Formats: sequence, structure tokens, C-alpha cells
Amino acid sequence: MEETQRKERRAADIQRLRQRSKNLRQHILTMASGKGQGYIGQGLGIADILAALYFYEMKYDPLNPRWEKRDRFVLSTGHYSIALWAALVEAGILPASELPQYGADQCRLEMSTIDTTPGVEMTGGSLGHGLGQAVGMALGLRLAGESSRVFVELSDGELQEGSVWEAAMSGSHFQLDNLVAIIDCNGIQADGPMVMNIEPVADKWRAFGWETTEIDGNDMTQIVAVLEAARQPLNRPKAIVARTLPGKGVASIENCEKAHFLNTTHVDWNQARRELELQND
Ligand SMILES: Cc1ncc(C[n+]2csc(CCOP(=O)(O)OP(=O)(O)O)c2C)c(N)n1
Repeated sequence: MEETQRKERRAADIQRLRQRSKNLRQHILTMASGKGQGYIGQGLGIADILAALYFYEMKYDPLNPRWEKRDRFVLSTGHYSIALWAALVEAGILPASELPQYGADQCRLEMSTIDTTPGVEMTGGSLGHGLGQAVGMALGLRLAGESSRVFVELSDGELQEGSVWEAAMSGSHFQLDNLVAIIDCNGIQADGPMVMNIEPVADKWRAFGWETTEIDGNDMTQIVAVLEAARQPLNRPKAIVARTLPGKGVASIENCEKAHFLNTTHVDWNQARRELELQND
């Protein structure tokens, strides 16, 4: 009986999170249709992971984004900001009325993250710095005796930066149990496939001493399971290698050859919104 109840609760959680993913993707479409361009493929690809982080795993206070006991989310790839804005709107930290301003001059929803916008831990733009900052945050929190955790997103192209591996080495050296890295492996880099081969990604993280799991980053059941497993104290940081599909959920964007920075004159927004609504994964 208990097992049946547990399974039912889990199925309800997954359904609820899938709805959150859809909401995030709708917010992304609102931003993209306003601007007519942006890093839309990456945003749609990583929406499931952000939905799980913000609505299943992380603790934060929408009314007080600087709450000292919050878990930290570091978006290392500043150009993925569109996904973070969607999550922060859905979490009630930013108002939905600002979505159409994405990428406009003087707005808070910049095309690359800026830490003056509520809910943002790190200004992004220059790749290769998020993990180092996340290591520092995790170490600082532990030294302060805080139980807060640090989640950091990285991209596959970013793994070509040497600074990532210095930080990876220190994360395991300091046995940062409170640190979880999520590597968004969407298979693209700038305007084409990966420039330099980075495989086997999971083996590299294991070699650097991280507890590593590889998942389908668009499968909510797998995302929830790996986040739960990452709570386990093992005296080492956790890496989640997430394979995602750029443009996930909108066929005309999924099929784009150059999905890194999209001009969206070809996208029929009403059709895209309907597609998202009809999805029952
Ligand atoms: C240090 C640094 N070098 C180069 C760039 C320029 N740049 C911006 S996005 C990008 C592609 C990075 O690969 P990835 O994040 O995997 O690509 P995506 O999935 O967004 O296509 C590059 C090279 C940068 N922002 N920072």
C-alpha cells in the first residue's frame, strides 16, 4: 500500500513538473516573439531541468531573492539567460509583464545574465567562470555552517575552457557534497556541431572525482531521480551529464540547422504555442 502511494505521489509530481516545463517554454516563446531573435534553442532545451530545480529541488523565497539560506543556482552560460528569466517569472521572482522586453536596451531581462536582476547569482557572458564561482560559494557556505546547496549549469562547449577543469579539480579536492554541476550537452556550439570533441564527458567528470550520472535531460522522470540521488552525502560533488535537444517542444525550432542564435522570422508563434499545449510527453 505504501509503495503504491509513493508511486502515485511520484507520478503526480512528474505531471506537475511537466506542466511547469510547458509554462517555462511558453514564457520563452513570449520573450522570443517580442525580440524576434535570441538564444531560444538552448532555452527550450534546458527548460525541463530548470523546472525541476525551481519547483522540486531548490529552496528559495520568491519574496526575498537574497534570502541567506537559499540554495544557489549559477547559470554559467550567460547567453542561456532566456531560460533563467522564464524560471524566475514562473517562480514569482520577476513579473511576467517584463517578458516582452527580453533583449531590449535598459531592460532587466538581458540577452546575457546580469546580477542586478533579482534571482541572478552571477553575471554571465564570458564562458568558463561559473563552476569556479560555484565552488567558491559551496566552500563558503560549508565554512559558514550553512546547509544551502549550490547548483551550477554548464554547457558542452564550455568544457573546452581550461578553467572549468581547474574548478572541477578543486570541487572534488574540497569534497564539496553541497555542489551539483549540470552539464547541458545539447551537441551544438555556436553555429554548428561541437568544434572540438569533448567526449566521453561523463568519464572525464568521474576521473576528476565527481559522482557522475548521465541522463536524458528532457525526461522529467530521469531528472527528478538524479536530483534525488544527488542529495546523498558522499564526500564528493555531483555531476549530471544531461543530453538535451535544442528547441525541444517546437518542431520548427528543433529542426533548425543553426540553432545557436536564432532569428525567428520563420516561426509561426501561434502554431508553436499550440504544439506546446498539445504535448503530453
Ligand atoms: C570565454 C568565451 N569565449 C567565447 C565566447 C563566445 N561564445 C558565446 S556562446 C559560444 C558557444 C559556446 O558553446 P555552447 O555554450 O555549448 O554553445 P550553444 O549550446 O549555446 O550553441 C561562444 C564560443 C564567450 N562568450 N566566452
